[in-house]
Amino acid sequence: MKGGLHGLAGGEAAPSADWTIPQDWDRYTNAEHALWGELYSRQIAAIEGRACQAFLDGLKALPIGPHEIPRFDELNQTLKATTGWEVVAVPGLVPDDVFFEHLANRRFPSGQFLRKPHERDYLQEPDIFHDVFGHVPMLMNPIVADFICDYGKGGLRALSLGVLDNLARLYWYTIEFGLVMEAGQMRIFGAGILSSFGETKYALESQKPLRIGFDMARVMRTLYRIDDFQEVYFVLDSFERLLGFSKIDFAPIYEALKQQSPLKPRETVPEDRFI
Ligand code: HBI
Ligand code: FE
Repeated sequence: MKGGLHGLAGGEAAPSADWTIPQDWDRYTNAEHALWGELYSRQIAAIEGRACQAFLDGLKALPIGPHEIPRFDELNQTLKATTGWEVVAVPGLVPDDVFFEHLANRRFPSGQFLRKPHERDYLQEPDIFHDVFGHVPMLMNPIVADFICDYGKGGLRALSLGVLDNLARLYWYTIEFGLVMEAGQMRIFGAGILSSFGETKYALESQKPLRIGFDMARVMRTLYRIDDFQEVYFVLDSFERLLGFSKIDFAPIYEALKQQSPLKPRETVPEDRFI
């Protein structure tokens, strides 16, 4: 889910300026609908007692089920009415500036394609299962909805300041791989976990990864890996911690971070609060 795009493979049509494409729902095959159903059902079982309530509420309120790949026009009716968001189809990863421009305008770019059967457990490019099952339910939550929109606006600024890495780490360790405390229990809200069968159990129950109380500047210093389960997770005490993101002056934070070397995922600092 990370990385740049460099040119186009020969013969591919040039993308439109905003990289959106039609969802072309009628072109999904029966085998793809069946694979969606398999991924959906497996994940519903895995997230029981593990996903946060906001995710479960969002999922329940949306037309997302096992019987077929969701239709973006149907999702958008509910999404738009609830938090003003909509889903738009893209071929896969899009350039950072294009990604941020969409988010800043409450458009969530979703991969149009579904992973192949041999990729059911892992793929790096965001497909429709990761984006729609993992991300879209959280867009129904007003705090997260505003946070992602502000991330898009902040991303456009960070790009121009050359500090995108810091902000990208914040997104990674919240929206993609975040954990949150709920009534004294640790729960998952990150889409990268909630769309991964193996990582759903690992993130909460494995003894291997570190779990550290969320601190924004600490998170922005922390490198991440894109090729395997995470080695560290950051735990929000509540979603309220994501409030007011648009009002934060990031300039002094970015300045301070420039004086510090980034931390490897397993590196710790004395201030860390282990959970
Ligand atoms: N494109 N479709 C898509 N999905 C992403 O999550 C994504 C992207 N382009 C860039 C990107 N993420 C990240 O590198 C930024 O959040 C920094
Ligand atoms: Fe994602």
